[in-house]
Amino acid sequence: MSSRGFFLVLEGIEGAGKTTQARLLSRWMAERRIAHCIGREPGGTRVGEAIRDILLDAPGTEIPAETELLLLLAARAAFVHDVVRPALMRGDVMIADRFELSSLAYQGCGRGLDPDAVRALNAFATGAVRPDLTLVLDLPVAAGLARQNRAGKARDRIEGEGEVWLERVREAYRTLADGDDRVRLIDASASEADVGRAIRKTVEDALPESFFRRRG
Ligand code: Z5A
Repeated sequence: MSSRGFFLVLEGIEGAGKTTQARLLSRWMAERRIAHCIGREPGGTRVGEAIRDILLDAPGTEIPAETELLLLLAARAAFVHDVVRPALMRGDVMIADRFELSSLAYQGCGRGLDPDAVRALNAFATGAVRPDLTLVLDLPVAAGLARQNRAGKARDRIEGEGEVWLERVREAYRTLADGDDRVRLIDASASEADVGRAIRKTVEDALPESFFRRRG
């Protein structure tokens, strides 16, 4: 795909601060008049939000791992088609709350699905659109769950798998970040402001100069 935009993804376990940091990043970009948009997964489109309800809103419901993956990828296909690709074609920065790494960490490592199959199916669903930069917000699982508890957020079906399972997901993220120069690990245990500063520094270094000269 010939795109002029920049695809930035925030990843990490629950409570790591992805939504918070996407908002801070958006404010920072707006102040610099950098054209950008934000979306979340699963979701970000009408069909994606409907799939999100099926996947997350039924604690205790048995969904086979393959079904879970295919539903997530069906939502991602719509997200790429309706949101990501148009944003990149316009030349915007696309900020996504989760993308392919979530599927590799949760469905690949967490559920034990073959990572090569996850990659191949993801490439089919996305037309091989790849993030330019992925930031993995790294935090111990207990700290992330404590933040969610403080915020009064109920546990969804996937979080219901428990801490040991989620710890495997965190380790998978750390492994995926290792050795891939498009993926950076960010220490998410600091304050919101400090994590925000670390993220902005990384984004400033990675974002081509031309984005700072354009007017959104
Ligand atoms: N999933 C999957 O399995 N496979 C896939 O391919 C995809 C997804 C795409 C999505 O859940 C679920 O789908 C997720 C993985 C699965 N399930 N699990 N488990 P979600 O959309 O509900 O998002 P989440 O990541 O699980 O939860 P979250 O709470 O939205 O996390 P967050 O966005 O990283 O955190 P936050 O909302 O920014 O912050 C949470 C609270 O912490 C909030 O009160 C903040 O004010 C506070 N916070 C944030 N940063 C800080 C710092 N630095 N210090 C202190 N407090 C902070």
